Amino acid sequence: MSERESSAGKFDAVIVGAGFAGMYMLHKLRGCGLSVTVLEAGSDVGGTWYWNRYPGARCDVPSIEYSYSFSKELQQDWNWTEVMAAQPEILKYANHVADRFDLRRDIRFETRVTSAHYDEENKRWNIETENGDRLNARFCIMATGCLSVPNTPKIEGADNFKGPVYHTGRWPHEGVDFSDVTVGIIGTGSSGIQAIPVIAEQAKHLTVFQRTPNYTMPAHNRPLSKEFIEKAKAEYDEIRETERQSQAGIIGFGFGFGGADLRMPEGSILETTEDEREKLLDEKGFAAVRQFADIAIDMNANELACEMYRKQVSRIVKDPAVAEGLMPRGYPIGCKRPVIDTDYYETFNRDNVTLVDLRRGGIKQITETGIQTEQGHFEFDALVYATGFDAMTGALLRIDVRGRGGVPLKDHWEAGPRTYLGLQMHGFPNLFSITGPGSPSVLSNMIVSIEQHVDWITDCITHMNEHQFREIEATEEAETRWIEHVNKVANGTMLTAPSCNSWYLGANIPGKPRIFMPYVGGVGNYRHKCDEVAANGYEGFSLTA
Ligand code: FAD
Ligand code: N01
Repeated sequence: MSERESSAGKFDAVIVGAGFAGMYMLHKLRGCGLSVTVLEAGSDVGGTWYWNRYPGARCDVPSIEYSYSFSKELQQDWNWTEVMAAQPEILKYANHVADRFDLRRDIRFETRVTSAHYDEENKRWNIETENGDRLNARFCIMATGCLSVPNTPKIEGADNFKGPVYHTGRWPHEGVDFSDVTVGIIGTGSSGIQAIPVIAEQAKHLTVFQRTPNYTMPAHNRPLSKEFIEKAKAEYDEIRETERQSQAGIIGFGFGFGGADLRMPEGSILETTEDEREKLLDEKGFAAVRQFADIAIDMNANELACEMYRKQVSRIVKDPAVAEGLMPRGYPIGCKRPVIDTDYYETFNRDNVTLVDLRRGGIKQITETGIQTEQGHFEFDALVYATGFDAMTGALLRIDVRGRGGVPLKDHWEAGPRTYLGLQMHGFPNLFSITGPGSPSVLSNMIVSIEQHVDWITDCITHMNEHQFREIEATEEAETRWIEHVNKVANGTMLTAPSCNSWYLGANIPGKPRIFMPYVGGVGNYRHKCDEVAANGYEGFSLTA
């Protein structure tokens, strides 16, 4: 590709999104000598960590592991300060990576992609942006993120509210001062559970509107010592290799998952007595709940663990009615994304925090001054939506993607997302998605999964160039077989229990098909499968000269 072609909007590859996925994809493809540009809706790099600046935002995978492994020098130079870094530190890391690898010169910020159409004759993608840019590329790589489209539920009267309104996934860059302000927050998923204790410390009063109580475990976050960092750096090669072969891309190096002292679940809770369970709670608190292996596969075992969990809630929350209101019931532990918190339940012992358990009477409407529920009216000055995302498919379906024959992606995915390995869709040649549905993605340490996809896509493009292939496309048969496999491994787990309504299943968005989207088979197994596919000449893909 000549300089002239690339300045006229013609590239070997266009990448959409400049989060951790898009940044690494750019670095890799540029390293292969390709002309590449990244289009990013935000005004800077970082993706998730650029947008989610709400109070309390932090990762819940130890930062030693939730970081890139592709550069040993980067790994050795960067020093994390806490077990699980807060959002400003992770964003600083993303900026450091952008500077260190000089990424910004190939990123167009404040550039939202609106359409991507495949030109069959020329075997290239035509990409358009909201600003009116037109780009043409051989490969279009979607690094648009699984949790990048905030969901604001349609609640009657929402526009009438007179005070400021925020969404955790679109937090103002300048921050929000809640001192002397009364706040209402809707949502008690990971974002709400992280934000609630921090907002409660600052606000005059906080009213929490909770539709479904969550199972959440204490984070035990703490500063990292110099000795620990040195040890991790010395052992990084082994840590990274073990992550790559693991189930979820996490080994809990030095801490266990979420910073808690975790050992692999083992034994049967069904074989314990009530006294034994009580004693375990005395010794370990919430950590006791997840130590048995059978809670992942047996509903009765799971319900016993849920009972232990509820007992532990009642030990922390002083007001029995509030404790009861915070107790999850009717769905199993392990059906939703694990939540990790700092002082969540303790926060409900504060005088300035009110829980509104919407199971006792739901939201009727938002008014000028608060929320009208079936239990009464609650007033506040500022409203926070911690109501999650149109996950996994939201960002891709907001782009008018059209493949062979002009077929829209939204038609191809009408009954739920269909992909081969989460990497490609039949009918959409030369289009790749990073951590797309059908891959371990959101069930894993996502940086491990991002790196695996980026490396695989880079090798695939290199292979195509070396063998003069112009097009790669997942076959219909491979896609169908893969989706059947994805469904088969998810069925029978807590993740797909009929009582489970998670965003993994699309259940948080009205009208979204109920399909389990990520791949449960594990990061290590999945990596082997992808490597095998490549080694067998990209089995399941058709390659055309
Ligand atoms: P993103 O970071 O979402 O980046 C996608 C980018 O694409 C965004 O910047 C977006 O603006 C851009 N984009 C989307 N559509 C368009 C378009 N049409 N045109 C132009 N640009 C577009 N994962 C973990 O593994 N561990 C954690 O501890 C963890 N914590 C999290 C905490 C929060 C608050 C959230 C919301 C998610 C968390 N995640 C965590 C998941 C997190 O999303 C991933 O770890 C990772 O950051 C995703 O990187 P990405 O580049 O794939 O996507
Ligand atoms: O979103 P969620 P999130 N009326 O969908 C409620 C990652 N993440 O932003 O359960 C009332 O989990 C909804 O109620 P219900 C992580 O992968 C990670 O919190 O549908 N309530 C729920 O309580 C996570 O899983 C971290 O009944 C309504 C909440 O809003 C993912 O992002 C931190 C409602 C949404 O919870 C999403 O988490 C933050 C309505 N109409 C995020 N609509 C880490 O710590 C929705 N709700 C790593």
